Order: sequence, then structure tokens, then C-alpha cells
Amino acid sequence: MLREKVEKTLNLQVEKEGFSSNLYLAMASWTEVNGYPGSATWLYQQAEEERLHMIKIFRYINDRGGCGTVPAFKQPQIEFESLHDIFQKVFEHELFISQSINDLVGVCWEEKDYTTVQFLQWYVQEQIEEESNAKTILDRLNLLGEDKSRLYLFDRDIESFRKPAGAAPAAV
Ligand code: OFO
Repeated sequence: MLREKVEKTLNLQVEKEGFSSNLYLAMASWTEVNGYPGSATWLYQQAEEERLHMIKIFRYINDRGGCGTVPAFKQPQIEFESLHDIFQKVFEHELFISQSINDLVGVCWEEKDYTTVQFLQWYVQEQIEEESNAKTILDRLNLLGEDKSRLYLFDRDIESFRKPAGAAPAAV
């Protein structure tokens, strides 16, 4: 049975994961209509992964006797300056999510909920991979600058910058 504070904090993380999904969807749309189909595919995939992250927590809350709550999502940013702007924001957002997961683990330790600490280990590991993928892409973009033909090649090859995926989220 989840303690109230753990349940509340897990539901806050549900909101953050869902917001991440919507943010990446908005970014996917911007890249798709601005001529970056490779980046759009990458971002649509990220949006889908974040949705799975949200549902995995949601169902864990219910499995442990709590109640997963569908939040009201704030609209994400929908206009961006450039591809670089997008991936700078992806990286910053992943740092924010990593901090949020770490804070959540901290709450679970305080509440002596070691089962949820263990559940969250998957997220801790996942964030290492997601931060690293976003940083690799951002570093590459910083090297390329704004030259259009280089950005074309970057967009064509973006999938090759993704690190091999870790364990997939449990089936939902
Ligand atoms: Fe990368 O955010 Fe979900 O966990």
C-alpha cells in the first residue's frame, strides 16, 4: 500500500512524463513542417516513449492500492527558433526529469518505501541513457553550426546517434 506522500509524488511524476510526451510531440510537429523528417521521427519516437513512462507509473500506483490521476496538462511550447533550439531544450528537459526522478527516489527513502525505490531504478537508468542521447545530438549540432547542407546530413543520420536502447518498459 502506498503512503499518501509517495502516491502524490508519483502522480506528479505522471504529469511530468505526460508533459514530456506532449512537448516532444510539439517538437516533432515543428521539425516535420520545417523540413527535418529524421528529427521528426526521432521526436515522435521520444514522445511515444514518454507516454509509456507515464502509463508505467500510472499503473504502478494503481497496482499498489493508490489511484493514478489523469492531470490537466499545460500546453507545451509549440514554436522554436531552430533545430539547435529544439535539442538544447530536449537536453535541458531531460536534466529536469532526471532531477525530478532523483527527488522522487529521495521521498521514497524518507517514507521507507523500498519497493517503490526499486521500481524507480528503471527510471534512474533510463535517464542516464536519455541524457546521454540528447547530449550527443546537441554536441553534434554545436559542431555543425547553421550550415543548411550539414543540417540536412545531420537530420538524415540522426538515428545513428542514438545509443542502443536499455531494457524496454514493462508491457502496459
Ligand atoms: Fe526521459 O523522461 Fe521519461 O523518464
